[in-house]
Amino acid sequence: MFDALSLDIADQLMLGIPSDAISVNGTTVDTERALAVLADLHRRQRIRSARSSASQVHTLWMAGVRRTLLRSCRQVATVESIGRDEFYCHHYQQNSPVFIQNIAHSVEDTFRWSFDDIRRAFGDIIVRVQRERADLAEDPKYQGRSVAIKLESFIDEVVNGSSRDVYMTPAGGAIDGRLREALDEFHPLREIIDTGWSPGNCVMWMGPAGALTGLHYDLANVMIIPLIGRKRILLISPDEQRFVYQANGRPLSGANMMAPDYTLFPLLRFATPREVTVVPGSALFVPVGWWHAVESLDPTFSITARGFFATNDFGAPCHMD
Ligand SMILES: O=C(O)CCC(=O)C(=O)O
Repeated sequence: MFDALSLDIADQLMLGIPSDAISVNGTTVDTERALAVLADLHRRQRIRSARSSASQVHTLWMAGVRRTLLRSCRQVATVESIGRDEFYCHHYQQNSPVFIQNIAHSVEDTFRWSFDDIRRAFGDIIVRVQRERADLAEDPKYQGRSVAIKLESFIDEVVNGSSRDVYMTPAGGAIDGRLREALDEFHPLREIIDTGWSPGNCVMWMGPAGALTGLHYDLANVMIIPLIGRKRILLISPDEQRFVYQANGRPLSGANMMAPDYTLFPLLRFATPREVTVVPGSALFVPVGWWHAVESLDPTFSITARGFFATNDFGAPCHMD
């Protein structure tokens, strides 16, 4: 039997990580030890006598296979449009992301408000936005300092782009229900998501070009739907969890995936990010557990929907309790 440390080292070797880059619990393992584990692994593969070691070898072999296949698939599946069966059978139930290029088949599928329209209709409402979010290392959730502001003043900042370090996110608390009125006539993807835009199944984001959401995963399946402006999104498979520097067991990474620092976070080099740019009229399905980071390429207003016609309540991993 491998001890836990050796198993961890062997696992990383099988995933293709060079022996001098292997680390366990953030500490680099010396190369000698890693190579000894590799030699032992090969010996065990040849002998295949003890059933327990054979099953461990199988697990490690399978991890290597998954890794190889993952690397050969750098793209997110992309479809022009998608029906209910295809979405739920091939994506939702397979935990597999999909980029839907065209959600707008009728007037009701199209969000028709501009920032000017929103400012005119809802400019007087007070929203909570975050400032000073730049220091990702100290604030991986990008919470920043939350301030209350009139929506019209905030939209001016968003559109003028005076700072990229400001964002209206769900972390600021519930958005005034009146802003949700803008969504009333908007019913995209009716076969796939429940389009009642209640706070429980839809959250809102508004920010300037350059606004960032750091690398994280959600505890539920989500559909990211841009309403105004483009967003660049990087996705990393849950299979590559070990490369993303999860912050203390929370669903957040300390690394900035949009500008990776490989000196500080060397294992990031082994992750295989898949990139998608979403534009209004398209949507990206991000399955539960998939790591993702989001950057606004323009002033943006978007929603994240969670109201699927299938179970979407998975609790939290026990280490987060
Ligand atoms: O749009 C964003 O900035 C973040 C969206 C996102 O990551 C989410 O809803 O989980």
